[in-house]
Amino acid sequence: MIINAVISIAFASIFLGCGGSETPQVDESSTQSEETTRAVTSSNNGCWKVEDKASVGYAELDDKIEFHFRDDTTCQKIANARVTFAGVTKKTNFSGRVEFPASLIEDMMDDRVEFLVTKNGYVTYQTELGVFTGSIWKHRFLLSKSLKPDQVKFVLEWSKNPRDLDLHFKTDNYHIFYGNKNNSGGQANLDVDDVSSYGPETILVQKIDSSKRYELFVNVFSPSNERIRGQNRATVSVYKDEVLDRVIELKNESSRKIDILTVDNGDITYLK
Ligand SMILES: [Ca+2]
Repeated sequence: MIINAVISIAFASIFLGCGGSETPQVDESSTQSEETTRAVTSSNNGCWKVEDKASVGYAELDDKIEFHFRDDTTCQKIANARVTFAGVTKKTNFSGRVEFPASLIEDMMDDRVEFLVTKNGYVTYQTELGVFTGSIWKHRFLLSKSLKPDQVKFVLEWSKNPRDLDLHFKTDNYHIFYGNKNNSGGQANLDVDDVSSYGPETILVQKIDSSKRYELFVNVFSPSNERIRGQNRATVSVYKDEVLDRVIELKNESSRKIDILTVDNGDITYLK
């Protein structure tokens, strides 16, 4: 009996292990918290799980370009977002995914194409995507829910490598980063320290004091043989005045500390 029971359990484990990863069978409380907070998902590689990473990128081999969208705070998949890419508009499905024909960009060697994403309740995401030899490096996007008028938000996303980037926001009387996520007198906070590829790391500032100077930078925490270069890229999205002010793409960065912007008299100066 005992042997049979052990075999049954082992067989059940193997069976559940084959494709059941979307719905963990073990701990319902952890599943629930994964849907509602970011702290749990961060320990499992941020907003993007292993299966997302495996699927993204290979679509181009199938003559398709695939984009995925999630909420930058809850990591929930965003359905019915309207996505315009290279002049073609489509909507995301229930998985927050949308596909476009690769033929839209296959002849582009080094170009930029329009990218516009709209969704009720979210800040419009409008930028240009870099295309190199008919391919796009960034396939995963995070959207921000609408912000309050004074809030400023910085979202750092990156590739598989370097595995650990850190976002820093510093002024006279506080320095927000992984070692001090909240201690700013309620003025700013970092949500999580992602240490295992992709991010995001998000710093939300409640209000910029126009009498102070601020600086935002990215630090490469990973060993010196991991740098932002080649296909290993990163972006910092800057939200200000309730809109996406800029998406800064980082590539071929030889230094560990990468200065992104400063704020003086309430005005942003981009250093990239
Ligand atoms: Ca980090």
